[in-house]
Amino acid sequence: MTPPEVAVTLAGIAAIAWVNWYFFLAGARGGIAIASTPGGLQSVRVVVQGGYAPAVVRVAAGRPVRLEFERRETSGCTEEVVIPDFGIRTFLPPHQTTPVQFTPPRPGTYEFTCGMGMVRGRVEAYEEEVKVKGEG
Ligand SMILES: [Cu+2]
Repeated sequence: MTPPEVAVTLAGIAAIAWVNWYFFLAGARGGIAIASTPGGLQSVRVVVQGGYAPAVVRVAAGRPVRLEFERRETSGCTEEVVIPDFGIRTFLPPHQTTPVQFTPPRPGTYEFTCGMGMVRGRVEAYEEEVKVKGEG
């Protein structure tokens, strides 16, 4: 192969590796959920069992989010959930559902992890639709 061909091949391999990492290892393994919004509260149930499912929760920024952690195991690893951006560290009793509530102030990615940072998920907050102001 000529050097340009080698470069293209390597770039292709790198792209494939990145896609695999992004979709299979970086949290999407547990699935993605878009929060439902009854009464403006964005609520998602997250099953805690060897990981978080869904591991990615999509919400609108600037509105309250409630994650309902349903812990289906007794393994010590997941007994706490930590959301550092909001100063949250909450104990999750086994076989119970524990709600955790916060409001992402701006669009961005907010991680949640187990107490040791081994099991990971994330909240992806997006810009909410711009509301039309000043009518009437
Ligand atoms: Cu852990």
